[in-house]
Amino acid sequence: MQSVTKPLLDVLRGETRLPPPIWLMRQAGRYLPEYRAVRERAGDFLKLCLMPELAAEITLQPVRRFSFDAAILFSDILLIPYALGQRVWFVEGEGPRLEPIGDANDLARLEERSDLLVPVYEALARIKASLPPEVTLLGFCGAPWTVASYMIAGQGTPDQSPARLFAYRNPEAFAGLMDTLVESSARHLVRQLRAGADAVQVFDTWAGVLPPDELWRWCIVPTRRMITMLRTEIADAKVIAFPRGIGAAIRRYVDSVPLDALGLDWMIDLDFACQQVGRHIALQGNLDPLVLVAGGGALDRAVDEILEHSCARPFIFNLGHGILPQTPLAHVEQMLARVRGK
Ligand code: 1CP
Repeated sequence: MQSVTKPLLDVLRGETRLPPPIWLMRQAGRYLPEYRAVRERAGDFLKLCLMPELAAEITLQPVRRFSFDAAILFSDILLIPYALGQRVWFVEGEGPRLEPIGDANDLARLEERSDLLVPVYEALARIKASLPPEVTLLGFCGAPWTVASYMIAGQGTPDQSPARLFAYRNPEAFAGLMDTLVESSARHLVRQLRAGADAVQVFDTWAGVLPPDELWRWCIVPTRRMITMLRTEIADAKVIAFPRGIGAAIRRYVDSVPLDALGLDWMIDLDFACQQVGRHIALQGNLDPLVLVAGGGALDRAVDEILEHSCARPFIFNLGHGILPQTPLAHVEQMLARVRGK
């Protein structure tokens, strides 16, 4: 039997595909009526992440509707703090909350209960069993710095200053937390790949708030360690990293973090990224999520601009951050047709 190729995985192996494969960050979420229906039935968001049947169903929804080239596991980066014993809950209409970590004593109490994450791996196995063979299944985790920033602040803040302050005041305690996160996250990625994920994405949503020395110490070095640990278990593990907002530091990032693709946020100039990043690394991005809300001619022009400036190299079409809940479904259709030349 001839095996079916997965275009997105081919790009991660260094091939150029035209049209480029496409998926959207946060593609399983509130902009979809079928997501809102399941979410209402399940009630609690975190519980939903730990119900394999429903997590699998939500993962498959956007692939069914839009034939995306990847499915990304419905889960959350905050399941790692949950597995470490931190209290995590979800405030309706606001977002996730964690019991903030105040000092080194709070850190000392963290202890991994990896059995808590078994439902996540069960969800992946279910998804794998019913996913069309040409669709790439993505697992993920948060980068250690981004996860730590939520663990310290207890929630998202405009610039994650509580964690930055904590790291300046208690560098040794903070380094200890980062070590814990590097190890737990690497194990989580290994288990996701073994359960059926074809590749993984590392979300570093808050990389861009760090000055250069801190970017090196808390973002680049721990992410490199995490991927290196992952590859001691699975040598050919394919990794996409998304260090949002690091701007001109992308060169330093790709020179030091062993990745297969770099996710670009919407603020970065694609020509600049193409110059800075060698062709052996694929690029992914970087449509402004707001232009997808706007639609019309502005959307067509923005899509064309990306296709024109990216497609002579291994490239994955995506947004420059997660899809916004108010995005009209017709605009997603419009974008897909334009990217696929239909
Ligand atoms: O129903 C709801 O209102 C829940 C909304 C929601 C969803 C659908 C949250 C709460 N998380 C998710 C799923 C999720 N989170 C996925 C699923 C797969 C997908 O379709 O992409 C992924 C990959 C994440 C990753 C995630 N969670 C990140 C990194 C990516 C990013 O968007 O920057 C972050 C920062 C989180 C934390 C989180 N979880 C949820 C929210 C609203 C947030 C952000 C909180 C904040 O910064 O204030």
